Amino acid sequence: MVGGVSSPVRSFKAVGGTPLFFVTGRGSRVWDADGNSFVDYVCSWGPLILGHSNPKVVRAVIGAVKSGTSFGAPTLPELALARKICGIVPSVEKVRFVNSGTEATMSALRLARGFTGRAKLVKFEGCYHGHADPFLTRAGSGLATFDIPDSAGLPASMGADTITLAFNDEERLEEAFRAHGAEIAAAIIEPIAGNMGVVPPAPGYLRRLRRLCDENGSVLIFDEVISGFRVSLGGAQELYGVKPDLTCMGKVIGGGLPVGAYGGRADVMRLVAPEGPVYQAGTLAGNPVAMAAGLAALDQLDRRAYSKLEALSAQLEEGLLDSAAKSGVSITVNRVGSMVGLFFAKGEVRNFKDAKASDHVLYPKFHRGLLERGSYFPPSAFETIFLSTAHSVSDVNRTVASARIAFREVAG
Ligand code: KE4
Repeated sequence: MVGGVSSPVRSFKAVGGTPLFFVTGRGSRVWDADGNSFVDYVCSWGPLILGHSNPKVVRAVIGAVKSGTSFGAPTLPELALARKICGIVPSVEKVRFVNSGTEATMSALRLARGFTGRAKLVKFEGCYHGHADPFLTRAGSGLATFDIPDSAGLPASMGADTITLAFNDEERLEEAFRAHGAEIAAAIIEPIAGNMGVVPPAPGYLRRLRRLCDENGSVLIFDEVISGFRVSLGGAQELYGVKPDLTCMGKVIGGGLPVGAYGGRADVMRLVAPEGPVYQAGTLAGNPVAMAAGLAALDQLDRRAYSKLEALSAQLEEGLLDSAAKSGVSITVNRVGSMVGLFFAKGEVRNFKDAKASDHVLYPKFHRGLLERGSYFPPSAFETIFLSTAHSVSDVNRTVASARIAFREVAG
């Protein structure tokens, strides 16, 4: 396998290591092929909000598999999950399932272009929307990790229709819409950026973007592949009270199986084939086994689950800040619910420039220090540290104790 992995961020290249091969996951813990075990704060990059091998999800998957793995036709679990998503996410009136977040965002952009008849896309530095061509200029996640400002293989024409702005910069936003508003098909944003580390929206920023899209007839797309069902059941749009026209989803709604979805205003979604002229398709879209896993996961996300996630995540945030301070290391922690971002920085981190200015020599050392003591943080500073309802107070205490030592090692 190229780089020994099926996705670059797993390669540990950014932290100077070699990929870990995992064999078992149970609750908050994973075991690697050498028998080492770790408290897991990657959680498969977000899907495992209930932890590994959640008993109800496992039972649902086994039950579904026994009735068949795929039909290439509509199934009842698919209909049930569609209804649940439409009932939970404030802006979603109609939905279409796909197999990944990348398929969700690329389809949402095509739909927005079909709906408006326009071409231009506004996106934001440091945000990551999967690996479809239109989104790969100055993106986050693996592109930021490996400092690939624009991926190879992009036709020069790609840039002509893409306007990439600094996140949280209202001035630039106003300017871009003043100059190009009538040509802008869509603006796509992670309402809480999770691919440059975690960077929340500045107060009023999302509302300003909503207003500008309304004034210019552009489609507002929230990429909630990470934040959806994670920061609250209704996602960031519920948390901040700003409704997009389209929402991209993934991760949590698949309970750990391959799923993506996009949905939103019925008048926009109706343009998708077979109702309308915007084509999008997929052999395994709406796969019944993945749908059953997603349903079993969402069914467990109740008030108690979110208050447990909040308490554990706050405990981790406070513990990291306290142990860094005691070791004389300057860090900034950005957190929204169980999305935690850790930066080796002295001040605020409000955008990609701030995130890139944080110390990326220290992060790999810290990461290794934690790993050697049994806590697995994302092997890149440009990712989100996730917790699950399977994490415990003692897991977090143990991680904070290890962080105290790892910070001291980093401080030298
Ligand atoms: P996938 O195609 O990887 O399912 O989803 C793409 C995507 C879209 N939007 C957001 C906000 C995302 O975070 C992602 C994928 N996230 C990365 C890590 N942050 C997945 C890990 C990987 O690339 O291996």
